[in-house]
Amino acid sequence: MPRLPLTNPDAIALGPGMALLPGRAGAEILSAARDVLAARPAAAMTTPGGKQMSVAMSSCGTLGWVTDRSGYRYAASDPQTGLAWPAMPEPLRRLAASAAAASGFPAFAPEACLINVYGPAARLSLHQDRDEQDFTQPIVSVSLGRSALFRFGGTRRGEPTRSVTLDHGDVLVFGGPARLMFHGIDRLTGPLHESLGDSRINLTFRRVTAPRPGGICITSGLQSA
Ligand code: MD3
Ligand code: FE
Repeated sequence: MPRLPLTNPDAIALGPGMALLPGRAGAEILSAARDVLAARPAAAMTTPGGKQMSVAMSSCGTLGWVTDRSGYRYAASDPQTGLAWPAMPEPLRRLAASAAAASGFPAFAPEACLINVYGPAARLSLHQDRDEQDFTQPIVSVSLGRSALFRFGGTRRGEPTRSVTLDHGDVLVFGGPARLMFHGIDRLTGPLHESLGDSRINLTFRRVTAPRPGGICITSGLQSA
């Protein structure tokens, strides 16, 4: 099975295309996430089926992920305010790019960072992330606060799942064969976090727009943009 080429000795391969960098995010990252949530508080959104999600969400970057009765999509402005999303703080962008680079994706330039906030009643049922146009780029996830059980399966629903606990500071990279795997988060159990108490924050960094043919080749000077 192909594995991510791990260039960072601290990275753990959890499976094909999945790398875990334990404890890589620290106080600067938590502080930057709190800054974004102060500028744009997380809010529960409605699914196309009309149910309210139990996870509250915000976004930063040039695009944000939204859902309402008309569907799931990325949007350049916040539907709640009509304004642009908060800018992606540089420490967040840097962490995502360095984690991706350490896992074999040297050109990761995320456009969106979705921020999920879990309280004691929140959970995220098994799903795939396929609202992006570029599946050649990984998704980088950062867990903060109370630990959670992350469940993941194969690329078809119904395949057996495995679980791993995600602790404060853990960074995960999902690329290649892991990019379209089904995954979800169980309701939080276990001890409270020293700083975030009964809640958990998850950041996911995403490349959304389609790759421009010929525009991303850095190995050959022959290809024009
Ligand atoms: C594997 N978030 O935002 S992070 C999501 O903890 C999401 O809030 C969860 O699933 C959370 O879509 C899980 C791990 C994760 C995130 C995105 C992935 C794993 C992924 C996208 C593709 C494959
Ligand atoms: Fe997801």
